[in-house]
Amino acid sequence: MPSKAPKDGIDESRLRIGEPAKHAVGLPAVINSLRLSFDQMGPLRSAQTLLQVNQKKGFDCPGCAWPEGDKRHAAEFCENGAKAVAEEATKRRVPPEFFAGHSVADMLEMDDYWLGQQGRLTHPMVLDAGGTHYRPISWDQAYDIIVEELAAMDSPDEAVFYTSGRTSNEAAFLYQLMVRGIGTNNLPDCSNMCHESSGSALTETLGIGKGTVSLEDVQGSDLIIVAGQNPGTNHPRMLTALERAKKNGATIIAVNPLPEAGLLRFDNPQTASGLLGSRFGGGTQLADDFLQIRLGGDQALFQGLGKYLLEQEEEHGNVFDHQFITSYTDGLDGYLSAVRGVSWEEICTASGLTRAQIESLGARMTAAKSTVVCWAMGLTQHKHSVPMLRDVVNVLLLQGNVGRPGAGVCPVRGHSNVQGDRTMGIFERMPEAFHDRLDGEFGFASPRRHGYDTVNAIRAMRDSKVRVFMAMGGNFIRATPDSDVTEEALRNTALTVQVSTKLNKSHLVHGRRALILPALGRTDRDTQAGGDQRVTVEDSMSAVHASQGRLDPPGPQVRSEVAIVCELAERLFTGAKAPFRANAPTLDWIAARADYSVIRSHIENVIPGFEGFEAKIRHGGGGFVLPNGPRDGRKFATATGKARFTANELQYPRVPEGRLILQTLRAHDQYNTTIYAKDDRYRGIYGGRRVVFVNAADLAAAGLQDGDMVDMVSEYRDGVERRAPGFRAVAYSTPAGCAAAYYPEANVLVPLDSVADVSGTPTSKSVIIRLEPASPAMAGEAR
Ligand SMILES: Nc1nc2c(c(=O)[nH]1)N[C@H]1C(S)=C(S)[C@@H](COP(=O)(O)OP(=O)(O)OC[C@H]3O[C@@H](n4cnc5c(=O)[nH]c(N)nc54)[C@H](O)[C@@H]3O)O[C@H]1N2
Ligand SMILES: Nc1nc2c(c(=O)[nH]1)N[C@H]1C(S)=C(S)[C@@H](COP(=O)(O)OP(=O)(O)OC[C@H]3O[C@@H](n4cnc5c(=O)[nH]c(N)nc54)[C@H](O)[C@@H]3O)O[C@H]1N2
Ligand SMILES: [Mo]
Repeated sequence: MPSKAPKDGIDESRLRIGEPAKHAVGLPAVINSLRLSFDQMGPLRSAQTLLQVNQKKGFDCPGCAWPEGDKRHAAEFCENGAKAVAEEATKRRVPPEFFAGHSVADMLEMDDYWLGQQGRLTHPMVLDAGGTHYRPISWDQAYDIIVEELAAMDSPDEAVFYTSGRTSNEAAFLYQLMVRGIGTNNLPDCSNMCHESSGSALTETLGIGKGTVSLEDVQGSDLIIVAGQNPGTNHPRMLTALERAKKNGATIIAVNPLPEAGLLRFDNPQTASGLLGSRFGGGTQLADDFLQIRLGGDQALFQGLGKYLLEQEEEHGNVFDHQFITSYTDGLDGYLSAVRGVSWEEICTASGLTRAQIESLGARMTAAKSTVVCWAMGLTQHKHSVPMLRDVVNVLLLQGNVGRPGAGVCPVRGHSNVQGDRTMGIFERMPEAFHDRLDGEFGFASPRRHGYDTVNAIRAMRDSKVRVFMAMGGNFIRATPDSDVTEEALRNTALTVQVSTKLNKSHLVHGRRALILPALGRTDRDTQAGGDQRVTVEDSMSAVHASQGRLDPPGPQVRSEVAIVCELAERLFTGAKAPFRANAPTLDWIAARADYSVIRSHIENVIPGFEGFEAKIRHGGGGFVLPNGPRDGRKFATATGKARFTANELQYPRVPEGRLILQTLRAHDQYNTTIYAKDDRYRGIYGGRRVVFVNAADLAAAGLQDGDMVDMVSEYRDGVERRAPGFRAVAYSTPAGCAAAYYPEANVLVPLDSVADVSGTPTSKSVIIRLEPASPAMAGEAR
């Protein structure tokens, strides 16, 4: 199943490989972000916009979900935040004339970079059945098409409603209400591909699917383990927190197959010495130790740590927090016998680490007063991610490292409001208590059957069970696994609807008919009948705060996500001809659109922790923190009311002879499927993205040389060979047997059925592949 490489906005043959960086940020970061900002926004708009990011009266950065400290710098500088802002606040436009000049087929030839660089969408557009070009359409007509297709369904479960993680709390809350009013829980979201494994493991063991630490906990912690995360690129503001922790005496340990620059050394651009960087004696060394682990080896590492702590406890006592264990946990014996049963030999094979390395980290844990474990996609996107994360919890529980200062679990979220969207009910299987409150508030009966998550939604579309696919943001076709299968799946629907800010490939791989609905972003002013509106978001540490954009919207036709949902819902639920009026939620959708505080008053009644919502965001300025049982009072809403030790069988990827395990990850100049530029400065890659990082010994064993063109072929038990042609092999520091390539170019290799147990997350960090010399035709095509 070869996948065709798209034509490029930039010629891949200009790809240049240099030395990986040994430290992050500093002056190069400032220069790079200003260059991209000026390019998109010009100097005046850049200055106006960047000064508003994450300020109390400004807008929430559409970059990552790392929290803002209370004492904010006048402009807390973050290279990748600045790039996310520039990408949205760009002056470039994609008007109807653009679509008249570019057929869908022509645009399909172009790559993600080119599509994203065209600018902001300005008009609702429709692609008629059999049409070759999108044409402009009025909002009324667009809504009519959606209503018509939804009304034609035999069952409400023939519709799927995806959400990406930038959607505000207000829009997300109304969107899930509309979807449940239609009668389905088919609410897949980007979280299914992201931190779902964290949610699954943490809900089961700690009774909350979120982190249990605050920013102060991180900054005041004694020991911080950063595993499976590349904050220098993906959460640059976290480096400032790590630097503060370091100044307070923390030890930081990086656990990663790759020596990521941001984890090693940080040149804080907020300080003069940081700007000049380590070459001039400035900067901070962040990681005290770097454990270069094999892909998927973290469960073994944490079992090893548990084993070490047990051995020390048996020898010296005083290692376990017995009082905590007795009062707040259950399941200890089962867990201890599981770690007793696993051998050091197996732990070392699975992790690729030595026993001495693991014991040295264990010794740091016994010496530390408090420990935080931070993680991101390196721990969530494996087949055994859920048991892996349960084992992270186990180790923290042994020393009572949950629910006290400086200690806890810290899953670092990706999208800026992905956590808030889940709090608002964007989930295919919300708990019954949520449904009860929703039904009570809106006087209707929400459906209780679980809906499709992302992978199951693709399967359902593939099997022709879905008539309408609607996406509230995101880029479904490029974010999902098994690109070729997913493309076929989307083409099986009658209607695809994309609510978007920017052009992307999901507009081009469509159902029989397709709509593009242009939406306002975070940076845009949102004026409704009731005046200028603000929205709210929740960060990775459960803090909720307001966000208000001030830029002129990209055009008069662009509508807010809230307005789009309200106008559609109005047509679905009210009036004699409304198809879903029989079990309609009782809400004045027009009033909600006019004044978002109406929405917040309903959120307050449905979702615990939002009492006094409006007043808190109005007067609190910086917002408020949602209740968090483990953090606030060691309360664990699990099946037994206790924090749960669990016994998990050790798993790790077993790679057949001559094969590699591939992780798919982000380059420095991208935001998920949005490509800002084709460089990955920290890894020494310039002007191209079709590269695969391989250990030099593996290259030699495959008879290949650094710089050779290769095809990656994924092998899965379904017997289908998935091929990604024309990648340049780069000899790189990664454990033997472990390779890396960029997402989304490598998504074609991730089999749809290869998902994490329990959470269903695609295994984007463990794909079994072989490398083949690129066939000349393929190598040429990739250029
Ligand atoms: N600039 C920018 N910011 C972003 C994003 C972006 O694309 N660009 N995306 C946002 C989103 S949605 C998310 S979810 C986050 C993602 O943030 P990250 O999770 O940092 O993103 P990835 O690039 O997927 O990097 C995964 C990291 O885990 C390591 N890793 C992979 N497999 C393993 C493993 O088995 N064990 C260990 N210990 N490490 C492993 C990789 O080497 C890499 O350093 O960032 C958010 N912020
Ligand atoms: N192989 C592989 N696959 C992965 C991953 C991986 O590591 N490897 N990571 C996974 C992860 S962690 C995630 S979170 C997903 C991301 O999946 P998505 O969230 O679906 O993807 P994004 O690239 O963030 O979406 C970008 C698009 O969102 C739209 N957009 C941006 N801002 C707004 C807004 O404010 N409103 C609206 N309506 N639209 C907006 C723009 O049109 C833009 O083109 O991908 C997943 N896929
Ligand atoms: Mo994510």
